[in-house]
Amino acid sequence: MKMTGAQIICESLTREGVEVIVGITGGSILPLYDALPQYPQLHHVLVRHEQCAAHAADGYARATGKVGVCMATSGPGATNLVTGIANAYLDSSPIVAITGQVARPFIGKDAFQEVDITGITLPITKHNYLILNIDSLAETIKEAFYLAKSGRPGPVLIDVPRDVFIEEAEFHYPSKVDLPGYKPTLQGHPSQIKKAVKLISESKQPIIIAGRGVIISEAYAELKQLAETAQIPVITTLLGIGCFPESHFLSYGMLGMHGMAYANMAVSAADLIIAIGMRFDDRATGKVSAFAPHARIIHIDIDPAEIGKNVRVDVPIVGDVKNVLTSLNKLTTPGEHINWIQQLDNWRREHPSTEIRDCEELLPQLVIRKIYEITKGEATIVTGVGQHQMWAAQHYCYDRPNSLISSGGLGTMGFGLPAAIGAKMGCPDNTVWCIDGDGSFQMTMQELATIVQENTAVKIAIINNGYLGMVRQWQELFYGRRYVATPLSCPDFVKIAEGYCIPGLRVRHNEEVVPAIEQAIEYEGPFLIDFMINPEESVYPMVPPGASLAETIEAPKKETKVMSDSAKLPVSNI
Ligand SMILES: Cc1ncc(C[n+]2csc(CCOP(=O)(O)OP(=O)(O)O)c2C)c(N)n1
Ligand SMILES: [Mg+2]
Repeated sequence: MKMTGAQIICESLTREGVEVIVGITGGSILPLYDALPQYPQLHHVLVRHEQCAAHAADGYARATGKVGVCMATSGPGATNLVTGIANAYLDSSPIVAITGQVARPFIGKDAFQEVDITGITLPITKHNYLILNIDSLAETIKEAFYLAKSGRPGPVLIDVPRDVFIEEAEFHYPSKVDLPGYKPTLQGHPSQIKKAVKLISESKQPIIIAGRGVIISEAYAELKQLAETAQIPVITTLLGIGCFPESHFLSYGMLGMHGMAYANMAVSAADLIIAIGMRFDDRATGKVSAFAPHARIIHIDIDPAEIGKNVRVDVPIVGDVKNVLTSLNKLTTPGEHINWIQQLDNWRREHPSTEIRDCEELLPQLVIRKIYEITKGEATIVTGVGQHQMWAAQHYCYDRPNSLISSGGLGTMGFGLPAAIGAKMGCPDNTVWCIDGDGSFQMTMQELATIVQENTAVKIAIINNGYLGMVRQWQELFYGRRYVATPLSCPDFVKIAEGYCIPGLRVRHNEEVVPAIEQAIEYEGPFLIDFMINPEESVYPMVPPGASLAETIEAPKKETKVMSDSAKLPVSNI
């Protein structure tokens, strides 16, 4: 059957099960948009900046596990996608970006709105394509979805010249993909698994460090089985949060620059690290040469390029986390580490890391804590980047799988709101809270318009400190309190929301926190709360840049404590 290039794309997206496409139209991509009404099953979401199309596709992908799709026109539309694509690349999020390109006869002529987007995105995509022949279009889309989702997921870009959208060709959708040069290793090597089992059985002080790979491969049950059978404490990376219930008695929170002091101590004292689906990012390891000095390391990852990249590894196991853990669990015998677990509990008691001071000023930690209590931990939390992101990671107790969506690798301010839109569209039954900074929010707040146009019931909590707070904290600690370019003026966010017909509240005092959150939840649609917090509040614990995890700085002890770390956990689990 003959179809235009535009129809071939829509038909192929339909075959891939796509339901939502996020984007902005323009000259080069107009023929594709023109075909959309013929495919009502493809719901197009109009954003207000293409960066947000990519972030929304990314948020959708993380929330659903499916491939997120975004579209943009050539030139500035395509370049606006770049940050969002890089963000998805660094956090292994499967998205497919379709860009319009100038017509083939104009390519290379500096035509109006021509950029070499395949060249620009080469280092930040898993793969990309420029379609020069319509006969390869359907096959390319099939391949793009396969590449985005399989192995280590990531973004794939397809650049389509304007005249290809219009040209006609026979439509055949391939039933499978055969890429001889691309065969991800899915099963761990049996002899490596045996070596790992031996190390686990010999270890006295083992720690599991679980990353986003556990979430991507949905290996929640397998991870739990390993931890419980061998009695191994579990800590997570920032992106691993939600892969293991945080109220579980073997959970010791997040490690790294703003991780729990006791988690960092545990890594520094461990004799065995079982790193699962994590890539030893420098924010997680601290000074690499001093990372886990007494430990042997088992590293399970689907991407062989990650093995030995940052830290020395004793037993590498390349494979899909779920498969590898299943094999490992078959051979792992019950273990006991009573003294080690007691040691960790003592450290947690002696070095509490999520206690909240009792004070007059409105504290961000308390705001997050109350959002947790009122939502009963059942919300999906999506964050911007900065201090608020760390408080959201520390003070909400993530028991539900995959309940935190955050920009880890690229650390992209502005990710929060559009990613929350994508997460809510992908999982409309979830309560989605965007916990954003006043700086981060101002980078993409134009997407309030998208929220209204789509009636997306995202709840927004702005942690407003009047600063680019995380940078201010670095200036306070390491730059002699010289606050250069970090004090931040903000518009009246409640009025901004009102301008979009979104109800909002400003909260300045502790006693207003709970009623405001309750009101936001009771309201059926989107709602914004502007929390005016203590402006110079800092995030602790903190590993100074360049220091080792053993050099974690804890919060200065000054005021009365109202909540201990164990108070973070449901009573039954203390
Ligand atoms: C796009 C982008 N630009 C700059 C930075 C550097 N940066 C990291 S955190 C931060 C401050 C964030 O401010 P805000 O969103 O208000 O969050 P806060 O730290 O105050 O909670 C900045 C500027 C970044 N991460 N991303
Ligand atoms: Mg701020």
